[in-house]
Amino acid sequence: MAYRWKSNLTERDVTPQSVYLNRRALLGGVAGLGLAGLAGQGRAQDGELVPNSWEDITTYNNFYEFGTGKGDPVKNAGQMTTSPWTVTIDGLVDRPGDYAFEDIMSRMTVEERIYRFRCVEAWSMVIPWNGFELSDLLEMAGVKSAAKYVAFETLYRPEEMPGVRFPVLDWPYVEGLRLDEALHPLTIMATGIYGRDLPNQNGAPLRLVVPWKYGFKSIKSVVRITLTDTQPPTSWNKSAPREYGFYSNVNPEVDHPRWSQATERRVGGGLFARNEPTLMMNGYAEEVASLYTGMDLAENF
Ligand SMILES: Nc1nc2c(c(=O)[nH]1)N[C@H]1C(S)=C(S)[C@@H](COP(=O)(O)O)O[C@H]1N2
Ligand SMILES: [Mo]
Repeated sequence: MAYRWKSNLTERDVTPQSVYLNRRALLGGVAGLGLAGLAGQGRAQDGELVPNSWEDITTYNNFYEFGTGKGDPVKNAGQMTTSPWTVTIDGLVDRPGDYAFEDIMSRMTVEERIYRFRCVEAWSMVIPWNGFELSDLLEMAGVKSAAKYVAFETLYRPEEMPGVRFPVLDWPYVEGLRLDEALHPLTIMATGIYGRDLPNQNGAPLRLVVPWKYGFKSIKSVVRITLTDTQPPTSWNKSAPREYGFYSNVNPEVDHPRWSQATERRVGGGLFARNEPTLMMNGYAEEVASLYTGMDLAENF
């Protein structure tokens, strides 16, 4: 196992998954239940989240650049070269430039964040990310006062990405956030899972994670971050504007035109697990609802 950023990792970050899960269960006061009893529930007692397994998280993926099947990314993303890697930060910033991934990592503090992850397709997981706050990266580049939005772009390299031969989306994959959403402390750039480097299929070497929004906002393998004063285009909104809005906050009360968003299926929950209710803003409303004060959430979906 390569712990590239050991200096930034805490002891907990490098705990093997089995030990980690047992300790989590103990901390949650549910040791007697056993993990099998917890799987599929999504949340344990005391609000303690029980993460999905490494296997679930790294073999059931959406990364259309490598194919549209859930098993395609783990099969095909190994072809993607992730070293060297540079992230261009440009637009309305004081210090635009091409930042080497290593230089970014040497300046960021990596921590663990266990977040719920809710795909717009109505499946969900709990993922123990390692990463740093996007606000720290933006601070490094210096955000100019005229900036209002942040645009993100994924690597586009057809010779390593069999999926981009198909016009499923308008490549490269692009996403965007309002600046206050980007600066929110819950918004991270993930660089690992379970204390290991991010696998390619999960968006190596760094990807956005915005836990209160549908999964497609969490753009993978980011090569460009641009500060702008106008709302940037986003891939899924361009492909089906009626179905995927710019905000895409998880909202059990606003259905997708073709299916309900009221419940979700926890990946790895087993054949007989019941769907769970989806939580407003994926359970993070207390932290982020104030970002949307006065907005009609059905209109601004
Ligand atoms: N570049 C890129 N980023 C992407 C996607 C994609 O196809 N390409 N899929 C999105 C969707 S729909 C989801 S649900 C999540 C899946 O992340 P995971 O595979 O790590 O669970 O990645 C998002 N980021
Ligand atoms: Mo998704």
